[in-house]
Amino acid sequence: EGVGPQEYTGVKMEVLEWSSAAKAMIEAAVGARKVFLVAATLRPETMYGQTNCFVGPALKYGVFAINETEAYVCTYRAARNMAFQGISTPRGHVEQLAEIEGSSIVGTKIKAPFAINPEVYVLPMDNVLATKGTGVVTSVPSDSPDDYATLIDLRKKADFYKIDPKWAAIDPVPVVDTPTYGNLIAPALVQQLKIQSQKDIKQLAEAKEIAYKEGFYSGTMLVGEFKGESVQEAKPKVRASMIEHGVAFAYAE
Ligand code: A2H
Repeated sequence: EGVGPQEYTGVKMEVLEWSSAAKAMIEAAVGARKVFLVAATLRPETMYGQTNCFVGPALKYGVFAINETEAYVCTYRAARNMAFQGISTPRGHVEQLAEIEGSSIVGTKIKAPFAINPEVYVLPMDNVLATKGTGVVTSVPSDSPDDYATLIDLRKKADFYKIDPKWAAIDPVPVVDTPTYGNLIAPALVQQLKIQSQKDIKQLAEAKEIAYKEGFYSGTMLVGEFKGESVQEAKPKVRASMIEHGVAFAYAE
């Protein structure tokens, strides 16, 4: 991407109920630790609209001890970055408690912090890159065209994607209002650019660019603590509030 490091917000999503494929193995490995899936986002102000979370089904994840009481699920690469950023202790040391395939995490029920629908499920997304963020993507289909296109694919072909339709049942939630595209900008752009699926990479890149700029420069918050404020003003405030509540942290790469 750009020259300098990218400043993400690491969002902590506590595991409420593991998928049957993961449960026995992970619970034995983590002991009494609380476990969180951790997503890297550039849009913390949209977290009110989370409807699920994505992992790459073919990617490998680890469960990493962060301190005495918590463990995070992410790629090894991200755990290593976190160790060097002092997010885990001791600094620079990675302690992997278990390894797990993304496909086995699918169906896990998690807590989405600050979300209007606080209990959501983990679903598969083909385009999750192992080389970016944590390998876990929180899904906000109201504001992210990638998330919306993937959600629609999953709903259309639940059997093919080996998911229970109830895991994809939450509809996009209006979070940000925009003058040109209304309060569900991602569905509006997916329709306008005739995007058929998550495989339409080129049109999705265009939609992502428009949604990001329109949201940032012209968006207004419709919900939450900073309702009525511009996205530009609210973004750092929501981030700070999440960090203060212990549900997020600064993560750079
Ligand atoms: B964003 P940049 Cl509402 N693979 O969060 C693919 N995509 C990934 C990823 C990975 N390993 N890790 C993070 N991402 C996504 C929210 C959001 C995001 C909204 C709108 C746009 C948007 C909810 N999903 O991103 O390449 C994450 O999705 C579009 C810019 O580092 C993260 O922020 O610029 C974003 O991509 C980081 O992308």
